[in-house]
Amino acid sequence: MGDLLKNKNILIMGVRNKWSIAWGIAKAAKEQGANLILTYLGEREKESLDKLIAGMDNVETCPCDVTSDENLDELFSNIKNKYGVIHGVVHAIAFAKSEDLQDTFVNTSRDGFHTAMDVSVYSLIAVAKRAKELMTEGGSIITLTYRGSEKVYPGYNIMGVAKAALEASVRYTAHELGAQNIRVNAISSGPVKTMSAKGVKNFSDILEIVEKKSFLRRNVTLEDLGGTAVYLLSDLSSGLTGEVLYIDAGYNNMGL
Ligand code: IMJ
Repeated sequence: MGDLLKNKNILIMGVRNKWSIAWGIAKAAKEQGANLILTYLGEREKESLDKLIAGMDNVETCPCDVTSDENLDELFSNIKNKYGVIHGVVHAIAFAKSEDLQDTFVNTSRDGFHTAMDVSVYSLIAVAKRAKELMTEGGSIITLTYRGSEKVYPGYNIMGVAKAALEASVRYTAHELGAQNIRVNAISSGPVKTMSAKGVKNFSDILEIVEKKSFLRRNVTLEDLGGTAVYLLSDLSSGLTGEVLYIDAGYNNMGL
């Protein structure tokens, strides 16, 4: 237990179960003394969240569907009433229709394009707009991305386009909110077996390749990602904003 995030109120969006990257971040933030607000999408998720947080102090859950402006308004209005100020936001949300992650890229439908962009990219902008009003003591916003934004990973398709737009949104948001001492950064994680990896063809082959070829000869863990998130949320990273940090055991720098 440390105190890097003591007395900081942190909103974490995107915990689904104990395998979630957002849960790895929540545990690490809690160990550093943060107060947590976790959002969930449906009632099924609420139950699994309630089990995860059983026995933890200063952690609460709130429903939130990021595709609804009214939902977001309500979430932030509740947070404002209860906490007044927040210091950090973790945005760990992405979605594309499964047919758009399987079929060929040029068959992406207009509707599938909009869905992926709305849930995976616009949601960061919509959250930042509301979070900045509560970040009156400065703040840190972090999101999660993947190298498929820069290089082609077969099947990643529309999510690669969405992650490229997300990384650009990090830079534009960071530029604007920098004037209020709010920092915005992205973690580009190596592959992790979560719900979002479920159904991805040959995912275990991908994990094996990274284990063999990455500088550290292993895949990344939720502890690796949690540690980086604590750094980004804390004052240790006070000079860092608008960046994409690769937490991938060095894999992205391998040529072959
Ligand atoms: C996803 C698809 C194809 C290749 C992939 C992934 N690789 C990795 C992922 C190599 C690591 C996981 N990833 C980084 C994602 O961003 C996944 C996003 C995602 C996953 C699903 C699966 C279920 C569904 N919609 C999804 N939308 C986004 O219906």
